[in-house]
Amino acid sequence: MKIEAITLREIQMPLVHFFETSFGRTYSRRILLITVHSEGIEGWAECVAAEDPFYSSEWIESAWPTISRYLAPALLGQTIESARECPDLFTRVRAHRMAKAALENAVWDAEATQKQQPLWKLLGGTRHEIPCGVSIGIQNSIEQLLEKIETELAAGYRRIKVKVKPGWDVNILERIRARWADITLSCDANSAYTLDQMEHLRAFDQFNLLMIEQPLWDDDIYYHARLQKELRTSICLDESIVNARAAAFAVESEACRIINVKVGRVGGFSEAKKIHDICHNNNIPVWCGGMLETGIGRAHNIALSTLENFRLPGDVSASKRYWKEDIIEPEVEVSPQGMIAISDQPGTGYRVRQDLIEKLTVRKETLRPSK
Ligand code: OSB
Ligand code: MG
Repeated sequence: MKIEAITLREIQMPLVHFFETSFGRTYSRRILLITVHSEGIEGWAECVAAEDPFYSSEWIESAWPTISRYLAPALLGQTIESARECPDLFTRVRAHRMAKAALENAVWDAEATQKQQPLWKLLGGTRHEIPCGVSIGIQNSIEQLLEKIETELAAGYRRIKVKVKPGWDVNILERIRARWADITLSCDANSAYTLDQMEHLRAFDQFNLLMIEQPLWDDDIYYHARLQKELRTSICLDESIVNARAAAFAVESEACRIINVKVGRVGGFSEAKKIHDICHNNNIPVWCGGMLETGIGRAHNIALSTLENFRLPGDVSASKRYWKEDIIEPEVEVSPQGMIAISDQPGTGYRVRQDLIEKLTVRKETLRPSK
């Protein structure tokens, strides 16, 4: 595959409902989409860098120039056999994993189409359907939160994850468990606590949670290992698993019993697969995280979730939970059993709605090899 051109574009899309985590509230998304053009084929991907550098240091305004000035030039004009070759082309650039992932994943998408294979098979997936959970943000009131949980349970979702922070944690978990004693429930702190709050975190143990996600610092593994020794509840790491080496360290040091894999956070499908394999070999279940993606990123998360060790329901949910109208066709739908059926079509099995994307585009830049 000769990489002939790369298009960066920003689209803007309002969320159906605001999404609030311990680091802030989002009403509308600014999303960087990548298109790789190769021999008449287009590969698409979504960069999960957000509007602000709050979840991670990367954000849309760092990802755009990192791609246009450094990563795209390293790929343009190259002839490659497989998307697996991308990480080596990008090694000179340190970190910027979300930026790298967007490009690499667009190449995977193109490769699947070129080989007329489903992306999930190309990635080594085996599942024909995947179990889905939902991530429910911090709400204006506990009543509103309970109402949302009720709606998602009725829709069939198999795991409820609630965002927590000091002041919105034990109190809400108590109310949830009082109403639903047996549902599969977890929580995500997005680094809202410190080790000084050990006794407070121990109170989470009474709620029989599937896991507590990233309670401590975003860049920490060591102190999570200390905390895990003190808690009955399994810790799941998200932010701190930036690559396969971090995953190996977390597993070896027993900092967590579960890992959330986000393909953008770890730098692309190649690294995500490595993390999957390390965890599989060590009997650590993984699940696929989400970053409020449009259908393009969502379709990639679905493909990744078909790998064997994605054994827990992911934050991979229906398009309509986030978007009035998604940019893929068909939209992502979840069955009343809380499952997404995997398509056998080549590529992702979802068509990119270029007409709609064009309407939502606020900036666009196409790069070609410099001779
Ligand atoms: O920590 O998993 C997270 C959204 C934005 C940033 C971080 C996270 C999240 C979510 C949303 O939990 C998951 C989804 O996309 O449904
Ligand atoms: Mg998380």
